[in-house]
Amino acid sequence: MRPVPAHPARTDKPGHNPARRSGAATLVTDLSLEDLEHDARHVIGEMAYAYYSGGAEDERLLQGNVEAWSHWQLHPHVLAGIAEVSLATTVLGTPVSSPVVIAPTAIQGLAHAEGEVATARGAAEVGALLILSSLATCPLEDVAAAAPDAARWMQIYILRERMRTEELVERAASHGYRALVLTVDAPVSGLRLREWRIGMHLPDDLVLPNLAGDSTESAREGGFMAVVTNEFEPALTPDDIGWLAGVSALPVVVKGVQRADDAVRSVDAGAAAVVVSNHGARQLADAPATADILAEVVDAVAGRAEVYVDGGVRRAPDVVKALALGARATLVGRPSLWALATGGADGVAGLLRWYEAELRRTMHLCGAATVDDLDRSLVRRTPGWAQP
Ligand code: FNR
Ligand code: LAC
Repeated sequence: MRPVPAHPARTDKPGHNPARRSGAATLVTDLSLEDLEHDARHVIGEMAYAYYSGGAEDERLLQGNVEAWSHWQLHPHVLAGIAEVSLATTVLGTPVSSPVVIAPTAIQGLAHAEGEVATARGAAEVGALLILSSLATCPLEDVAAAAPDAARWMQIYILRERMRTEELVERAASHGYRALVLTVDAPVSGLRLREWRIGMHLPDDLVLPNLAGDSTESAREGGFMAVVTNEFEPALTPDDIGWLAGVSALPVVVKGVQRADDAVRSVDAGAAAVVVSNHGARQLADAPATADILAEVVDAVAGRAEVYVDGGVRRAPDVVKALALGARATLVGRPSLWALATGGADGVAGLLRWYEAELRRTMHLCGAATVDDLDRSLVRRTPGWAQP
């Protein structure tokens, strides 16, 4: 294995070249996610890398999620008379600098000593929304204190012991988290063979301070798979969306919806938004890629709730396609972990700035001045790929 550099950000290859400027404008921020992942792997070691990068079963959907965005093409307008592009938008009324949101990913203490606190500072620096995982290694209070004015939502798993979920919601509500993101795609754990084979577990120097109870012990013994098995409510129904909505005044976002009918059931039960997600290919490996099911969910929801999407969103054109298909925002998971591991808060901010610069470029090339200008007329199925 290569030695870990003292300053992991390297300047000798494309992934880490500083932005070069021409007059007032930045020409290129040359960031390669492949290089970032490669460097992150060396920084965090093989156990954390297996946990972060792995998918369920034979991992067929990992690549499937990424590739499915290329089954859509952007069909650009020219002569659009655009001098400047604005990325600003809102999610459930919260203003954000761009439609790129930091997905909730667990156990960020494995990536960086400051864990979720660093991610929050990086997101706040650029005005992006952060969704904090229930399985964070930093207390949600510390994350709030690190960026008090920033937009943040709390991800929730409903536990068998509901009192513990209620306590978590109360803590989140009183620390400025403005929505609850209820993840519904983990009634049991997906088969995480990469984690299992390497013996993924929570190291002794980390805790899960937001779930309390026995979660930390479960995670020490058997990692995420043990936490799900021992702690999570396995029999969720739409009534649980109403239950969670009743615990606080915060809106509930249902994450992990993969079908139009489930999206409608979620909205009927009180969801303010849904996230089309297969948990980054970590639960059911034979599920469809999210890029292939987004449009049918958007159509079924018919404007009654906001729709977001994640899974394999890597490049700015992927984000533009998602918005053109009707998503209001996209969440990015693994890229934010690689940025955290290699650069802490600055790494996360740098990644988000890269998305912003490339979103501006892509939207300008498509003839779209604002996110509201992105509509279905701008996407076509790539020849050879049937309409989903
Ligand atoms: C996740 N994800 C996740 N989701 C969630 O609701 N709660 C969680 O605690 C976690 N934890 C988690 C850990 C790791 C290491 C990964 C990679 C993912 C899923 C996450 O929110 C998101 O749905 C996917 O990561 C999106 O896919 P990409 O962007 O990673 O391809
Ligand atoms: C995971 C959990 C924590 O995917 O959601 O590992």
